[in-house]
Amino acid sequence: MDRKKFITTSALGISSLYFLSTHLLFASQPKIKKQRKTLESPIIIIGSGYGGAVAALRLCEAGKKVLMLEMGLNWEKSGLPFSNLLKPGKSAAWLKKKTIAPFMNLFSLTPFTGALDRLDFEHINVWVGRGVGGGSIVNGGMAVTPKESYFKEVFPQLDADKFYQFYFPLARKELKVNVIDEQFLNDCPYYKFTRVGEEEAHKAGFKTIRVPNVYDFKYMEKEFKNEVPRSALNTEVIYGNNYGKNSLDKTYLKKALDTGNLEILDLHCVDSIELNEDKSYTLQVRHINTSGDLVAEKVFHCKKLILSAGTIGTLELLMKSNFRNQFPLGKNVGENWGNNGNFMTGRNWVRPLSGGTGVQQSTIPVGGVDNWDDREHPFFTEIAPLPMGMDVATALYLLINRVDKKGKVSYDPIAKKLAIDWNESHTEKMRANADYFIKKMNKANGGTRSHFLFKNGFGPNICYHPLGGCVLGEATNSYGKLNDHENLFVLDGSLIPGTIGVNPFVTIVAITEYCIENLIQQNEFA
Ligand code: FAE
Repeated sequence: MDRKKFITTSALGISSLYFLSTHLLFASQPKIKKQRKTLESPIIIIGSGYGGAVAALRLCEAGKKVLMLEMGLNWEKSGLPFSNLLKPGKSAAWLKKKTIAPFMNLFSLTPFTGALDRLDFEHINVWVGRGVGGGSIVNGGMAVTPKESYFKEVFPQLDADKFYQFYFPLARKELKVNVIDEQFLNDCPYYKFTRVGEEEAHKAGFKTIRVPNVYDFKYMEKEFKNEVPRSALNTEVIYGNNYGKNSLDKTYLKKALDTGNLEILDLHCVDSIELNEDKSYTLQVRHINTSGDLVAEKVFHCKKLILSAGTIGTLELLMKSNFRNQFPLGKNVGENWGNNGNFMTGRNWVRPLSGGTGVQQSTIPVGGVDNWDDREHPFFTEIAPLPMGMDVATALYLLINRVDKKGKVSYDPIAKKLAIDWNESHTEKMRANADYFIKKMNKANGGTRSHFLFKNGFGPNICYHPLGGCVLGEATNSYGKLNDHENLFVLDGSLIPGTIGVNPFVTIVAITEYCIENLIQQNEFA
């Protein structure tokens, strides 16, 4: 590779390229452009979810110029609205002809680069966010700090005191975490499902907890009074929220952009990575339009590369590049992968004679059952909303369990895609916990296991929280630098070994804050 031929592209240069190519997005017959010049940036981050956003902010604050490549759409810039659960539109799915919610996919779609994607493997389906902001665009905003005892078990090498006194509070502050007002929760008809869920859990002998969130509850109170446009109270969530939710584009990414040091190129999908002789990286990138058609093939070059493409995205890039061009990979890559113990279940015939769980439901969960300290059946479960526009007298739960048997991700060279070694044996204990929970709830309150939502009432293959595969201190050094590489860092959910016992984004943010602080201190980005 002739380094002299690289064109050093200024931030302005990249911007003009961005606007030129955005102009092409809506052209009906896209002309594929093969770019001749390699675009140079000292630091490139792939992916704009939690890991990428935290790394970008801290690097930009340290005066570094950062280029972020994101395969999804910049929804804010596009001016397009997110759709709600009852009227799925453009944002509902990533280039699919039908909706891809965990159940009840009755809606047809025109393929569009939507905000939610489902990645199907043999025994597990993984949902992810696509767009500037990654998973923060589509998730339920539940901002939960893990139990200290479990954090210590999962990360024995980390200084837990430092995390609980500094990195977790920092993460919650930057993410704008807040808690619903109890009076509002008690009075608001949109939270009947939570009140019923908590009452029933208490009757069955379970302990409940209030769950913090990044959704602005003061905004929600105004929604309820019709003082502002509705979002959580208008069934918006997994296809994006138009208002109320403090997703990353409103927190970390906004702050990073405000420094003037960050450039984000959306609809830029990194296809593969090559390691150059001088230990820099060259990226092959497809720039697509909103129908998913290729509009330009581009080549980028950087000295420092950060992979923040989410567990599956990061592993796919590493393993595909290894298969295609002998990209060096240590033996631990792909190991210690897990679904964070995700196991969905539900109950039908929940108080059918007293209005069930409510016709109107807020999409933002605020209640959970904490059974973690039960030695035989340790789990946490979210009391989840099911806003279907009618009273279906059905309760939905997303259990989070321990993951005692981890999975393994590998690359299938024949199918040319990732494969996950994951089957019923990995979810056996999770199923036993779900069965125990549902039976106890039904015995105390009536109701049946929800055959209406899932086959046999259980959704063992539904995964919202993929974690692991590039575990901190195993596939990477102590701060996320990938083994066998000098200039490549993994900063996303891949660092967490398959489980954290609660919804994971607060931990992903805290771990990334810790890693990037140390990487900057060690002059890794000098
Ligand atoms: P992530 O946020 O997934 O970001 C990765 C980004 O990389 C995405 O924007 C991708 O489009 C992009 N990307 C991937 N491959 C490429 C490529 N080749 N080229 C360019 N860009 C690429 O990663 N967690 C909670 O803590 N609380 C919740 O309430 C919650 N609810 C959830 C609800 C749903 C429906 C889903 C799907 C997830 C939920 N999660 C929740 C999980 C959470 O969103 C997830 O753990 C984090 O988003 C993972 O963060 P990462 O930084 O790993």
